[in-house]
Amino acid sequence: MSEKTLLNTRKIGIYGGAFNPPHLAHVLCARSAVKSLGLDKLIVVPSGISPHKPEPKGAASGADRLEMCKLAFGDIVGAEVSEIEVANTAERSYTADTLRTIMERERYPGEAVQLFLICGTDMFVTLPDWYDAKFLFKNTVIAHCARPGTPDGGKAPAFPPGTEAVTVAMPQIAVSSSQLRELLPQGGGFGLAPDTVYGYIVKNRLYGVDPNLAWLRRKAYEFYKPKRILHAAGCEEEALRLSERWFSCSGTARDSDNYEQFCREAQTAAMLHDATKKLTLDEQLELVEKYGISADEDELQAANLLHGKTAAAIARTEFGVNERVADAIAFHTTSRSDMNLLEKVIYLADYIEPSRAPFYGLEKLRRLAYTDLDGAVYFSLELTAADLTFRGIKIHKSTADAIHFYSPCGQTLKN
Ligand code: DGI
Ligand code: FE
Ligand code: FE
Repeated sequence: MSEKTLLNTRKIGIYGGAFNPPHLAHVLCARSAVKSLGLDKLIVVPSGISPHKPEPKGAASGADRLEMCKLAFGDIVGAEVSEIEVANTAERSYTADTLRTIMERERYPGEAVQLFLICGTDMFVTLPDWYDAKFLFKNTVIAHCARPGTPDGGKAPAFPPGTEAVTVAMPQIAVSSSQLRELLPQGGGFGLAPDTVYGYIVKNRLYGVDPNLAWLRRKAYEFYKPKRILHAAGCEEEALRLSERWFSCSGTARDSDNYEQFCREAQTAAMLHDATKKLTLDEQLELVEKYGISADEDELQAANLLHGKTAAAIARTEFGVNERVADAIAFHTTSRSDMNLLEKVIYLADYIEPSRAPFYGLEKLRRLAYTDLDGAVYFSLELTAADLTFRGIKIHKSTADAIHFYSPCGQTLKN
């Protein structure tokens, strides 16, 4: 290699891209580049306003792409993610300018630096047309991470004489950001991005994602004590059966007109409904603080009453669930007056799911749940009230309101 490849020089790779979102091929490319080029440092630069292509529809913001890059590349030794381009929201970002800034920043007295411009095939073949391409060719070694089915490295025909270009050998996996953006709204794509990136996409509901239920279930179960997982799974199964039974019945107040969507919401609420059940009251109170949950005096004194609300907060902030799902989780213990179908489904599924230990009235309740929905809600409330009264525990206002609302004769329970 030429004078650009001096011995004892610090090797720095610059890996720019839209990373919209970053995926496994990006990570493989970065890892392979660090290893095969022997990089001391890899600077990942999510792009700012692109001079090349318009933003794709539904693209994530610069701030989100920056965060996803940190998650995707953060554990590669020597890698850092630069906000140099995304911070510049005023004008288009040109790689040559970025390179100049980096050269300026990375210059240390008495030390030689060799720069590698790491590029995927799309970038590699169009490089000669880039703004101030001469500057790029002169100051960097072009490192091409070849994608499957594309011509391998070597020099692209129009590279000026003297340009150095190398091919970074990497495992061949066929995945692109545009393919991911297409799959995410269909419950797919979760295996094509690092798990942490997929989690970020779900949490922030980027790209119109419809979270994959198997992925969500795996994540939800991490919150449970092992023996409670059976309850969560049973609850999901029961919630699906109840949805199938009641969704299309006239007179059931429901928010979603789409049966498939309703079922996904019911499953999501069921798998997350007891996510905070294992926490102590103090731990629950920390969550109240952290998420700014509003809770009354009684709730603040009973972990049993709080766990629905804290689980709803986790579901909303960590898994990006909508308000319908969050409410069904929040009210699964006490219920409330005038519940919508999703809330009733979750409330009842929790009560009658197959792994529930038998209790007096369970068989009757299971029958009622499939013949008279509101009757079943009322019967559960009566059972709860009787149990609480027997144990000398105060009936919560929300429970009392529900009893009043669902009582066939409008009676109010005195306590
Ligand atoms: O979390 P699970 O065990 O699956 O079931 P759950 O969320 O219905 O919680 C049941 C517990 O909540 C049970 O110990 C009784 C308690 N509970 C239900 N309604 C009330 C209540 N506790 C009080 N203090 N007041 C209520 O109205
Ligand atoms: Fe619960
Ligand atoms: Fe439960």
